[in-house]
Amino acid sequence: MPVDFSGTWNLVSNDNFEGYMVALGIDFATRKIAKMLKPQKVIKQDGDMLSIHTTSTFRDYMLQFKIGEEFEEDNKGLDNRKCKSLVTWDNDKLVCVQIGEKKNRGWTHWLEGDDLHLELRCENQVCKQVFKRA
Ligand code: VLP
Repeated sequence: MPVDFSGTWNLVSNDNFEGYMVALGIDFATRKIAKMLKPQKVIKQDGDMLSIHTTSTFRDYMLQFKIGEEFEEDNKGLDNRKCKSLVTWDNDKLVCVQIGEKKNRGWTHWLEGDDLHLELRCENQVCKQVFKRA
């Protein structure tokens, strides 16, 4: 029985988001705004189908995919680079590999107690985010 990430989650900590954004080539002005945000994630998990809606007062990003099936990701409103993404289970962790121009790009979600954790990776940068249920 896999973990269920479904729910509405509010960001409570965001370690090295700046380094991650620099690695993605996000410009200074956008980074200044982005690092002030407290994004919310709305996750819907239905069998192998997942949607992750990251919303903020500045921009929103919607991702829908089937676990184990590669898909094209456009990262629209983020760095706008297209990549081939694949999300799979690693035990109770949900691991996404984003193949494209940027090396070592991807993310991992897991639950720890009542919290949702997210590690965002790009090149040599790792951003660590923690969310609590809204
Ligand atoms: C770009 C980098 C901030 C910063 C500029 C815009 C959307 C896993 C995965 C599902 C992500 C979130 C990536 C955030 C990268 C920001 C706008 C912030 C709000 O989440 O949950 O897509 O990759």
